[in-house]
Amino acid sequence: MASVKEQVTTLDAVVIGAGFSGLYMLYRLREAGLKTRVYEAAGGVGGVWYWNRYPGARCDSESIYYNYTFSEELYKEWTWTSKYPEQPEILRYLNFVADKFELRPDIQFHTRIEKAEYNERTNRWQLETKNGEKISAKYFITGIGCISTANIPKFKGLESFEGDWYHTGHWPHEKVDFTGKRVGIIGTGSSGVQAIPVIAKEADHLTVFQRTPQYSVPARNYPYSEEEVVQAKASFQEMRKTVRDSLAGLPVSYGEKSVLDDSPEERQKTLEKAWEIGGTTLLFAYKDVITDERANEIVSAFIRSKIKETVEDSKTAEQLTPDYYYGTKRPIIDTDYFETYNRSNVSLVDVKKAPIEEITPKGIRTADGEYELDVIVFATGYDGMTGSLFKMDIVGKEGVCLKDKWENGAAIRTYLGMSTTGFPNMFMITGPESPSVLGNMPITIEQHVEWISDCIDYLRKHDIETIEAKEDAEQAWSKHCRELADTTLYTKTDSWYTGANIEDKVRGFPIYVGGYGPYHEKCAEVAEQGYDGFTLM
Ligand code: N01
Repeated sequence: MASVKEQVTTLDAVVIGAGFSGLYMLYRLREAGLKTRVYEAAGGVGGVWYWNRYPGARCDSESIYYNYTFSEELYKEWTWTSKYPEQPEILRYLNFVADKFELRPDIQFHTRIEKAEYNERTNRWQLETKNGEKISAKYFITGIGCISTANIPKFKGLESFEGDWYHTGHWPHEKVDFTGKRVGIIGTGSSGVQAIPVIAKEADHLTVFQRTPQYSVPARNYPYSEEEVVQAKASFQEMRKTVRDSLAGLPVSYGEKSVLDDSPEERQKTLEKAWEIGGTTLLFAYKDVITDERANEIVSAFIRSKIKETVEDSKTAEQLTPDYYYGTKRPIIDTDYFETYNRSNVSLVDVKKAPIEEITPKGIRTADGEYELDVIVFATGYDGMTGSLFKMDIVGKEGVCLKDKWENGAAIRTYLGMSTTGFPNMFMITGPESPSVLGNMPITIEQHVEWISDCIDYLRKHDIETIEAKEDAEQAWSKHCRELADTTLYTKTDSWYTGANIEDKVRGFPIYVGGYGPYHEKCAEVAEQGYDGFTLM
């Protein structure tokens, strides 16, 4: 009998990841009659929602839009409890989807794909798992998320720490009990801002190690009323069309006016109203918050004034005051974030002024001194956009490795953010240079999945063996993405969008900023024209 290592599993399509992307991709390809298998490193479905179990983890898109819209029946069967869904509820939802569509038999859990290599002789992808299992498939599809590779900064001495430490994106399944503990948290992005108020309520003392102060706006979460639930379900068809044609997968668009066209009084009224509604309303209140420095400064200054009003200690308030362009890092929404600094058991350490020098057996030493801790929480984010793609050894035609083709991130080139020249029959769901992370992910994921499955259907119906992006189409798309990004303020701020959060990573902005609606139109046009910009053989 052949050993596991000698056997080759032969499939039509391999999908990596069992989050929002992989589950729907599997559903569509199976419906189309393809022998498909999803490989997932985790022990269950959920993707980021499987791993991100940290206290306070919740989504920042409204729940009635942060779900699949491909099935009206599914939409109507599931009921969200509050405006911003908590991680356990989203994970229950994805398990519900997996059960409803009987997806699990075609998902192989606890299996990490380490290598995927294109064979030009057979026109097939040869894949290898961490434990040596070999797979052969015609189509290779990544559904690995844009922010799923944890960034744990290489602080000297971490291994010497005598307490416990966790990264928010790899949280244990069991509850971590902070009662009576001195806790330190590094990082104040979306994860840190959500975890800090919750940990502060439980810990004996919480020390926040902050490198960059952040803008954050109250989420104003609340439980949905029965009436709201009924209304959402009744408007399914309308909602589906609106979010799919929208700028960011949500029923919002930028205001029609410039901030600069309003009088200071009118402006104050508009901004106060947006602040009261909460969430990301401020970002969309005017048309030019993200494109005009002066307009942005007015909105940024408004949020800074709110921080000053909220935080009682003036020195702490000052330390918490950001000075980048609001919205150019992923906008954060919170529940009692700034209020938490008024608690007597919370203190703030500015590690830009006095950087972390090392982790000691007893805690964290900055340039200012040592902080004794029982637990350290790393809310230090992710190697975004390319981290998970580069973790795998993806080898295309002529033995070219994806990481080398993209010069380790310095020269990312894709066509539509879904494919890249030299890697035939490979598709990336929400890859670099797609609009993905600038909006409500499930909506952009659905569009990618549908485009990819329609494309594969087309290839099969027309007896086409391979599809590959043409070099000129790829160059034009990448140039278009860069030119659009340069019309905004995004590129002026260090963030995980630009890769500046990762030591030695080359700075860029591999995201299409033109909005979901226009992007969807472009993809549809390419398909209607017989996959214009691709070589079909
Ligand atoms: O990560 P981040 P995140 N020394 O990169 C700091 C999504 N998400 O996990 O800003 C000291 O935003 C870093 O400092 P700086 C969402 O898209 C969504 O919070 O680089 N500090 C920053 O403060 C989000 O944007 C939800 O100077 C260091 C923090 O760590 C994305 O995931 C919830 C450091 C990292 O912030 C990532 O969010 C959670 C160092 N060496 C996440 N290295 C919701 O839906 C990094 N930092 C609500």
